[in-house]
Amino acid sequence: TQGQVITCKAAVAWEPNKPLVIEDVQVAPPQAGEVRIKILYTALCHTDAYTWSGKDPEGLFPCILGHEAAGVVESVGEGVTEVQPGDHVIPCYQAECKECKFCKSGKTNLCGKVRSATGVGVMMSDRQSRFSVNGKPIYHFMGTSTFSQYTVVHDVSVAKIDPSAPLDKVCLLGCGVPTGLGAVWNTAKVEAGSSVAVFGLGTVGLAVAEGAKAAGASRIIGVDIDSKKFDRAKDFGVTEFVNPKDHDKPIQQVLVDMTDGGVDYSFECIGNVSVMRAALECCHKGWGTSVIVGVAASGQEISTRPFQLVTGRVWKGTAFGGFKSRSQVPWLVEKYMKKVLNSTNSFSPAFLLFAFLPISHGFLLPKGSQEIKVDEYITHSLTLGEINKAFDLMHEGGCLRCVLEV
Ligand code: NAD
Ligand code: AHE
Ligand code: ZN
Repeated sequence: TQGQVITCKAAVAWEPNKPLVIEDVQVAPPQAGEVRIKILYTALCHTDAYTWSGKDPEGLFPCILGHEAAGVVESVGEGVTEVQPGDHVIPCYQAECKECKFCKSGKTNLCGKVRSATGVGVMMSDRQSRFSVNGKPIYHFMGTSTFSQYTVVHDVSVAKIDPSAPLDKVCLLGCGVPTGLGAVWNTAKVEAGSSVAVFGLGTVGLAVAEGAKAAGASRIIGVDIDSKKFDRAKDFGVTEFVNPKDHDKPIQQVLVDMTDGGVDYSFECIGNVSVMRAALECCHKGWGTSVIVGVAASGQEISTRPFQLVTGRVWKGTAFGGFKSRSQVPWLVEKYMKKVLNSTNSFSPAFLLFAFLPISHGFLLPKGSQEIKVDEYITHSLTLGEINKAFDLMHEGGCLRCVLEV
């Protein structure tokens, strides 16, 4: 198939909100600096639903959505040196070229190399799409388009991972789980003993709770309008639960009263601008930091009294949890694999090493060096052909991540 057009199945979003259609899609060979990937598993993230809804200013139709996936390299274009056919990979919507001013700054995980193309659904070299249906071009999405059996991505958007990692699980490391963990470890840098409020207990919010627990937070207060979320949230580290519907007072006041003046850190994992305001205003005067993780619709804006910032609260945001994708996704896969290894063989030398290292050298290890959960976020498994059912499931409270076999 190398160098040839591949015809395969993909879920095409022809129009906002109209059911996706499984089409025979032609996927052109990768050009210079591009990689064609056989996608084996993809999960759905709420950002896919957001763009499908038509509320994303960068949403273009028709397109192939999907950005949380894993697969195997099928072929590479000219000049691609870091991956080769057969490599197991995770596509990364947040690229990492290691050369642009963003990558070199050391201050951000955002990369500037291909962002101007991925925001408008095309490839960088010729500003064209590699997907078509009967000659009609179909836009790419987030530089990944994983709701397809084959996709073409920029080489700077591919993380090569341990080939023994189960792709039906580690596909989640393409978005939601790293976003929550990294929001805590990289963006907020939560210290041991901190109090934390998490708004929204979906996959991203639960990963925030998991990250906060690993960082040694003393209180992790989960806030959700769906009380059914709480039981499961305890397994991820949430210690207390607040449903805004149970209170007459504004939720920020409830939290301030519960925490002697406010929390040290808060995270908005919903995409609702009034909740973003509440998340900032429930932070402690003088130092409380609030991180925006949720993605809000086109036209929505945040507001608060500037006095909130004058008196020391800090408002931040995060994309992909601040992780540098190509460098750190393989590291996250390794952390997950340690957990798999340790749970299958508790007395292995690896177990002993990882059990005692954190105790003897704890102060030397980076924050969040513990094992990470992945399987626990997967509540449903379906096939690509059932993708519309998978989108329906996302609106049900019981669903965290649904993984599709592609
Ligand atoms: P999700 O829908 O599974 O979780 C959202 C949760 O918020 C649900 O449990 C829901 O009951 C709760 N909720 C809704 N309205 C609420 C309110 N007013 N008050 C309290 N709780 C409320 O979504 P998810 O997949 O976890 O994603 C969360 C958000 O993060 C989405 O906006 C998504 O687009 C965004 N996201 C951002 C990044 C990033 O890099 N910044 C990465 C992944 C996802
Ligand atoms: N196109 C949207 C922006 C959406 C957005 O903020 N995306 C996040 C990742 S969400 C993953 O589930 C992100 O990484 N943003 C940084 C970037 O460069 O896109 C809009 O609203 O315009
Ligand atoms: Zn996502």
